[in-house]
Amino acid sequence: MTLKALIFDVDGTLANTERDGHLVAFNLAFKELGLDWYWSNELYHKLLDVTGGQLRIKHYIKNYKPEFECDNVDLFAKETHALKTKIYVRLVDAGDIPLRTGVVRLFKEARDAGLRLAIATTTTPANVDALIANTLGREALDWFEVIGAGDVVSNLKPAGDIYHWVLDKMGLKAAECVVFEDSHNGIISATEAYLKTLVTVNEYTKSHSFEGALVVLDNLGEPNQPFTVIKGDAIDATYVSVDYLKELHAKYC
Ligand code: XBP
Ligand code: MG
Repeated sequence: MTLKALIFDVDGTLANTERDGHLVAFNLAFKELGLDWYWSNELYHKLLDVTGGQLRIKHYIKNYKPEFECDNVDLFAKETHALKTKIYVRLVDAGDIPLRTGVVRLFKEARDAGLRLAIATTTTPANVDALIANTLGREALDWFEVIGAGDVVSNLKPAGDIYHWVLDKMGLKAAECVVFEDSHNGIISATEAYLKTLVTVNEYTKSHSFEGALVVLDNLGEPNQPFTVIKGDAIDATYVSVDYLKELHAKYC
């Protein structure tokens, strides 16, 4: 089958939004609400096992603040999360969160090669809009034929629902696509939809297991900045180009 589309996760894959955006925003929201909660980088690393900000807040209360008194935890998590989203968008609007190495180049190359692009993420849609608009310009939102974000599906990653949803919207078969992910939950989700995944790790995910990945890299690389292969087949490539993706796809998908 021919490679027709690339599907991208957002957080940790396109940018280091977890460390530089979400974590900061969660802590600022807690502060604004007068809570003495503070999520350290180390704690956040553990909390990231739970996908979705509202679920993460509820998981934190249950496991780390069982004494917290609240009549309606669902409502509390929803409102705290809405405040966190506002703060996150403000942080991204300040322009301090760049896209990871190779991302802009690959988007442009893929578009020039006629590949279709999509997003499959657990994060809130407003966060995706802000990141794309601030790093690539608002018009770049149109580069993505489908943006699957937030709770368009009832089961978040690691469930495969979001990838099934995106495939369905695009009318594509899994074997016609390659996915880009950064985390164990992400590759489990893609694999559940029979998709093959190229992984670029980050500081939170470098120790995750990525069984079944096409290849695991430190980043996408650039012509003058080669990637490091953590696991898998670089073929002859030193950076992730469309040619390399086509070769990987032909060999392993
Ligand atoms: C991303 C998430 C999200 C973000 C925070 O996972 O799990 O919850 O951490 O965003 P993935 P929200 O990269 O696998 O999509 O607070 O908007 O949920
Ligand atoms: Mg991710």
